[in-house]
Amino acid sequence: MLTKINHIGIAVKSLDESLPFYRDQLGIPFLGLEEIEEQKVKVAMLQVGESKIELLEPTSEESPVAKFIEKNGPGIHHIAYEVEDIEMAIQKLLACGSRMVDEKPRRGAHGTLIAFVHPKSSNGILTELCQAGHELVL
Ligand code: CMX
Repeated sequence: MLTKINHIGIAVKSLDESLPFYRDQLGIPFLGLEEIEEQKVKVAMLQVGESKIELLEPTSEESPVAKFIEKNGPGIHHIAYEVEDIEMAIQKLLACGSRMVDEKPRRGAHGTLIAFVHPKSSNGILTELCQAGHELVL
């Protein structure tokens, strides 16, 4: 069902302050910035081999990332696994009794389809399913 780690999401207070460490000091290729209004985050993507690092800066106090930073401080926020068929992956998790934040896929960054598993169902690690390169049909 899972094909690779698509990305690791890292909550940061400021992209301006945190990006130079990843891009300039570690030398990870920087893919660009994107604002995801629905999630109230600004995202910086960096490519490490076949996987990515996603730096997440909240754009509002209502952002799930702002709540996370308030409680835990900056740090690893979620792990995203790539799947070939996100609908099938969601159905399998639901059938196993997992609590999904998203029971239907929605649009993520870079044209992906995404769905989150609730951290209470995934040993305290917010887990994202991610399917690349498909149009969302609702
Ligand atoms: N990792 C692990 N646990 C987390 C968590 C995270 N990232 N975010 C919240 N939690 C835990 C909290 O610690 C809390 O646990 P306790 O009850 O033991 O205290 C519990 O989940 C509830 O947290 P909350 O702060 O009260 O927040 P909500 O219930 O309002 O929301 C969640 C939690 C996971 C449903 C919400 O953050 C969510 O929908 N996340 C998915 C969307 C998201 O994170 N978007 C930002 C990234 C967007 C992107 O990458 O595209």
